[in-house]
Amino acid sequence: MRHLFTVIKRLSNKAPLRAHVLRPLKASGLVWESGRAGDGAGRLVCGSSPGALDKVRGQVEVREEFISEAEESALLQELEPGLRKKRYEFDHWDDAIHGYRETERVQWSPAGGAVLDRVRGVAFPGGGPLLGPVHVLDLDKTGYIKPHVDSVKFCGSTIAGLSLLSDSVMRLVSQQDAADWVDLLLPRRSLYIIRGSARYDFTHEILRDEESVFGGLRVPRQRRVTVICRNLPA
Ligand SMILES: O=C(O)CCC(=O)C(=O)O
Repeated sequence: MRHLFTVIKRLSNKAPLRAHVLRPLKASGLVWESGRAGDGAGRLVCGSSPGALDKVRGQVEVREEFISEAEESALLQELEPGLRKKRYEFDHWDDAIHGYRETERVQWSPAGGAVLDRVRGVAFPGGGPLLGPVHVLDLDKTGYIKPHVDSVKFCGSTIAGLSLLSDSVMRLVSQQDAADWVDLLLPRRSLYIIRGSARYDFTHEILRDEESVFGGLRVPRQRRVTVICRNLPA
């Protein structure tokens, strides 16, 4: 079986162990990104220091309530039959991702297609070639994604993901200096966009339930389905 996720990622062997350690509730040095008015980022992005946040400024974005409950239901109704046919995988050989199943989709219903058009409109405003199939990743409640960088051979400068069914925390860790990290709170039904050097110079990961904490607040993880759009390498 072909593992899409394995194709598009490169595991980071520089990933710091501390990235998997629960930070104390009042972690010193935790800095809140102020965000632009109206983009919700102020509450959804925090980092180890102002310098860490500067490194990803303008390159990470989380848009809360990007889709409605009705749109989430419609997407899930469309995706569930295909996902149900697959089994969650818990012990993949390269251990980059744990407790997941995945699929890709080219043809969408009018409702799903309209949502994806909106995603593409905000994430890829300049146009350019996109990866045709949309990647759908289903993480079990106990599933998680380890620190990795997407393969530059297969993925372009931007990744945009819609989070369905669960809140979660995505952590970016600088490959140059593991002390620099940025956490994104990804609420259910939000859209995240990661661009440019935030994609190449930082690893990204989705924290497992036991470690799912954002700014000192516990973020319980449930089963989580992500609908992911990417552009092609230039
Ligand atoms: O599920 C997610 O939102 C993250 C997916 C991911 O890490 C990737 O596709 O490279």
